[in-house]
Amino acid sequence: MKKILVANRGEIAIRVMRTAKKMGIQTVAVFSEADRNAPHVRYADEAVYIGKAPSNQSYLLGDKIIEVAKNLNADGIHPGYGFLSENAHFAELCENNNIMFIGPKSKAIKIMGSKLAAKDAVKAYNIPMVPGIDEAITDVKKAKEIAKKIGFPILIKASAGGGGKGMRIVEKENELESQMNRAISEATSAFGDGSVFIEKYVTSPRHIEIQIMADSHGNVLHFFERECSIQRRHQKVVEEAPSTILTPELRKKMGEAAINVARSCDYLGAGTVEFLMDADLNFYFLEMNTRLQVEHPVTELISGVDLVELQIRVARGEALDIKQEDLKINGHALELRVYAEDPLNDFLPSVGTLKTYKLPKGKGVRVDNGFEKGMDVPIYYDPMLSKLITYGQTRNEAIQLMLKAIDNYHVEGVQTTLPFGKFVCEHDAFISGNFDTHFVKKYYSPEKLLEQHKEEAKIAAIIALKSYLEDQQLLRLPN
Ligand code: MV4
Repeated sequence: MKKILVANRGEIAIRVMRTAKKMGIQTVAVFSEADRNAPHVRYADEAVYIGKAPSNQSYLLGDKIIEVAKNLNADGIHPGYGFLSENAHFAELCENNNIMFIGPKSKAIKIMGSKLAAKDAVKAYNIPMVPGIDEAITDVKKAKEIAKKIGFPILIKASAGGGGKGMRIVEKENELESQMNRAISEATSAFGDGSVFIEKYVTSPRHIEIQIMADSHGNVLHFFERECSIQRRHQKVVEEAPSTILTPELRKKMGEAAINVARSCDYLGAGTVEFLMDADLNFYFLEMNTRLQVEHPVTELISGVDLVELQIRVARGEALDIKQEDLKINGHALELRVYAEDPLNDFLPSVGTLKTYKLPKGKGVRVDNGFEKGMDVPIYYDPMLSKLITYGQTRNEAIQLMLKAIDNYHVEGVQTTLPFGKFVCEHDAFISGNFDTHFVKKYYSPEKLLEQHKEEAKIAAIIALKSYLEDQQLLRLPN
């Protein structure tokens, strides 16, 4: 592979190009009207305009992007995350045009894009699953029978759903019919596929996922877990590796299960297998994400590998030269997603110009960033500015580094989730490791954030007063 087109924008486009450059591979950026002056455009060796700002007129135009790749003789396309990354049709289009899609084959994307197809694929592998059914259901009477067998509360899920869309919790039998009809009509309008199924509702789970990597020679490795329970409305905010609750035995079991999920769909490249874990440390396979994930850096820091480099290597047919036994967890990593969102105003996107934009730096601090001073935060895309990642020998060290890095990250012009990150890192439940996916709902409110501000202002005032009084004393000392 001599030249890679990165079909993405922002921090992830730069992240991918950084590794391509390191490997001596030429890079091509594509950009929309809104991104003419974006850092990812300048970072690339070549850059091509592909359309208007809305993503369906630019970053989602598969045909156009393939045409650019062919014109510039790019032999690979890296899709990043989001946009075309989990589009089976686009992966196929690349295959048909003799361009390496840096990701799995379209068949694996298709299987894992459907929850029911995924359940079906892993059947032969003895993967732990939440009690429930593995086929679409439309008959309410049958659904009631199944629900009674499983026991309430149950969860109705859309097969084509993702990110919590189309999910309905049912607490009692008499709610089942209306909730089921809603779920079906919601799934039909949102995904064009009304297939729904039923699972036992795990009430306070943790979200733990395993990073895997597969080559085209039958080798599949896992790179341990990421703990992603700190999320808000299915949007992750803080991720870490390793998880505080996994034992080496559980980690091994989950890793092996994840590898089997990958084998079940003949996987190639980087992938993530998501699990729910209940309070008794039972784990259940949820779904597989067939892309490089936003939170991949925490895995890179604790395992010492460059996941993008491995993606490129396996895409061009190389065999993984690492053995599972050689992989070890070293230290602890945290990631905070820095969004241009206002934590005091229901996390609404905060648009504006970055009047000040200064990143923290130092040992144990990594910032995967896509912005710079003077830029506007475009309204057309995900408002993530950067990922602030810290790494220490212990979890506590990583947390302290995160708090310091948040203080040294200066943004003016838009509100960000930085203060929210501080709230999380100072919270007892987070520090103790005793939390689940309800953390934000359970503990966070704008008032608490304001309280934290006030406390800090008070302390600052007291320190200032003390120093003032000391100065006065000195002045009065007779010499
Ligand atoms: C569940 C669940 C509880 N029980 N399935 C949410 C998104 C989708 N990936 C699956 N999700 C869940 N499935 C059963 N049987 C709870 C969730 C869930 C969740 C999962 C991971 C991270 C955050 C979450 C927040 C709310 C609900």
